[in-house]
Amino acid sequence: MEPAARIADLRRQLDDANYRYHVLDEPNIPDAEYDRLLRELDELEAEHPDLITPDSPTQRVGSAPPAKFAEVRHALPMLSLGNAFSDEEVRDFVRRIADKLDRPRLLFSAEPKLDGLAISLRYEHGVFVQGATRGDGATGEDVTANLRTVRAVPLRLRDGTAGMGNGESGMVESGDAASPIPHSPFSIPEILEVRGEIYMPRADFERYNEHARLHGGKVLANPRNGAAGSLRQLDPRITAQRPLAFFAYGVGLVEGGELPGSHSATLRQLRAWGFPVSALGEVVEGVDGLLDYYRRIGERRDGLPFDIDGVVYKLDDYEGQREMGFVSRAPRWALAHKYPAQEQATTVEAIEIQIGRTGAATPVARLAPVHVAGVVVTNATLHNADQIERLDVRVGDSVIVRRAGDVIPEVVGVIAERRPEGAEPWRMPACCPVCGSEIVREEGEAVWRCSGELSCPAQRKETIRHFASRRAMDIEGLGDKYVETLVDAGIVRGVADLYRLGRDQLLHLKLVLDAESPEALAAAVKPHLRPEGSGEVLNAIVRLDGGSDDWRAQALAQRIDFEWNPKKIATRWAENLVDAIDRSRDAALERLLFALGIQHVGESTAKALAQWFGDLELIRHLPWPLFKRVPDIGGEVARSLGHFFEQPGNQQAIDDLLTIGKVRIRDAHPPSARLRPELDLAALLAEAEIPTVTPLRAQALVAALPTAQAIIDAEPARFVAAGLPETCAAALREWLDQPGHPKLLLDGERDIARILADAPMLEEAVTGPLDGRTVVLTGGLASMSRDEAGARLEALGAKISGSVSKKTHIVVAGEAAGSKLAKAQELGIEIWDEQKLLDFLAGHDAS
Ligand code: 5U1
Repeated sequence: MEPAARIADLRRQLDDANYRYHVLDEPNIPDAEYDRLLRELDELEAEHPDLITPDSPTQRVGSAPPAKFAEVRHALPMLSLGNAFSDEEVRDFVRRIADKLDRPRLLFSAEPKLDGLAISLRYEHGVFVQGATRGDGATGEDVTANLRTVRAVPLRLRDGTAGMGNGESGMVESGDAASPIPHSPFSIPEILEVRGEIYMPRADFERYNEHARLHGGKVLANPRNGAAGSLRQLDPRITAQRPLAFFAYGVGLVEGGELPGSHSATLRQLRAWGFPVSALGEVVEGVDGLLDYYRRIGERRDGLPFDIDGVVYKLDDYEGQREMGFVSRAPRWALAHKYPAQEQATTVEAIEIQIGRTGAATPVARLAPVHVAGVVVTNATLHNADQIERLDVRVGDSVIVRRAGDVIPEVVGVIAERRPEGAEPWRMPACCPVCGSEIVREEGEAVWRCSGELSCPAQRKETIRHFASRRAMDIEGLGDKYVETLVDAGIVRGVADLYRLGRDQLLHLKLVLDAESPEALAAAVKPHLRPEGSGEVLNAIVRLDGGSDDWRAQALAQRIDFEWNPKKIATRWAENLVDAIDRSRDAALERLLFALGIQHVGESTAKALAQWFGDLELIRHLPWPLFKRVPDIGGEVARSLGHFFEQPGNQQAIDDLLTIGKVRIRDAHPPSARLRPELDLAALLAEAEIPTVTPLRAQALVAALPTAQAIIDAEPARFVAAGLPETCAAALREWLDQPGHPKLLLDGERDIARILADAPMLEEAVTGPLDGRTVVLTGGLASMSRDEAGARLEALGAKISGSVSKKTHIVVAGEAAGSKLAKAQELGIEIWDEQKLLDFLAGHDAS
């Protein structure tokens, strides 16, 4: 195909895809396909710059930002709307129209009022030439370059005058899947100004803020501010990155062409020309029609994909509109009927912490009760500590609370002028309000977490579910439903309690979960009860309140002793589960470490810890800097291990597992010989993250002061004498004076000595053919799973990694290997196919 023809074809496909996506709400190609077509067009245009036109889909983002926005005088003023807050005001509005117009029926076009930014778009001969904000209604700002980046704003209008009726009656089409692409009965006017609202869809707003919160960016207070702020960026490249959308709701100047005679038909016409028009618009009759519309949209408000602050009623026929005229700048033929505001002011009575099921600590503002969008709000999320700091929210402050859609109410701003005297900045509490463990945050992270993973009731279900999961302790049969019920009933409070579960108790659990009501449960339990006292038990069950959600938990909490009757009850599940629990007692160290659910400790870290240290007792008391001596364990993981093992609740839970649960490590072994060269006092100091203490300085220090106690007792002058700069000496002294740090050094020194005593000598260490080699597995293998291949290679000394880098030695590429294989080829890394892998394993496995 000729380049010009291909370019035209690509533009048509892209315009069509855009129209189907933004106007018809019926995407016809996936985003990736759209991007591919756009890229092809971009490349073709780069080769043939003479074929570029301003309305090409590639020309949405300009480059040079202006110093400031130029002023635009609107050809026709952009009007404002009268507001109604009650049904009575709507009745008055309709009455005024009925009194003036002599009509048997009054038809109104009703549509949602989006909470965004009003704009005007000017088209000359169907091409977008200028876009402006409303400003004061007479003069706005020229935001053409920014509006060009909004994909819902057509750069060129669609002309489809063939085969149409006159489009004068009926509702606006709703964009449902069956709706065809509308045709236009009217040709495009020479000059057409379209008015509408730029807005930010809720989901995009939430996504944008979530990203900003995690990366320390500026958080938007609400979608309206998001839309307005994005459109008022001087650099259109910034606007292009913001998720903006557009709905048209009217016209301004029209020259050299005609429009239909009613508002609803005009909207339909705009849609046919390529403008997105709300699918919620309707034509309704009289005041009852309006109020019914208001109620119906109000019921859907929370679930809409965008914020609305009301609905707009417009007398539908233009003839009537002309007769009604204007009062000052507002038309007498239109009215905005407002919903309760989504933002309200109230005061913060307290700021508390909520611990989520993964341990995340979310600050929550307790508020003086306030009505927001029709609901009484007493709590609002503050998201995280950074957000509190950004907003500088303090107890006693007057704040703006926002409740929109299904999203939890949030504090979006502080009214600084109303701050009471003496209000103190808020600080994250040091301890978890639920379990008392330390609340910690990793550097650069927005989220603070409770480090009582194993002992915190707030995290119980998640901890137990993870502990029992297949890749952890592999307790088959303990599904989420059972975990949930066992925890709710208070039968399982910690992981060790799993090991107390007996068959009868599990059967009881199953009977309870399978029963639909207390009566059904009583009937199911009856055949298994011991005769004495059984009537009492049955009565107690029937007395449970089947109408409330927790009757099952209450039933479980009543420990019912029953005579197990094998004929009448399915026992296989309970017996299998008891067996699975029993089997898990004999645990591989790496599995147990992974099962503890320590933040940042995944399977490969757990495996490395097990391989290098070999012993749970050593690991659970090791000072955290020493974890960093294991390759691939960095500061974040090491500190997380340290925090976890520092919590008395976590240590108690491990004790319980070993004593009450009788869990036994089946593969404990002495520390790896490879630790020997990694461990000495200097290494401990270098890894302890003492400001300005580098590995070389640590070595110089230990050469002069060879024991932890000598360092702890020394004055800064001794450090200087050892060769440390003065600032470094001062920093070290300051670090040593902080609680816990001397103990860290002493414990570390003790553990290093112990490891060196227990670890085999390097030459005694068994070495494998892949010792020190990093292997990446990618693609599918026909003869075994990747996990199995990884385990067999590891047994031969390899370190398995998930990503290819310069440090990778071998890439095993199976079926359909993709980018990792390509990267390996690019880096010139040795590549094995499956046969080579099998040959290698066959040659080494048995040895
Ligand atoms: N949906 C809608 N919003 N809105 C805002 N229609 C609409 N019409 C407006 C305004 C300011 O004004 C016209 C009635 C002139």
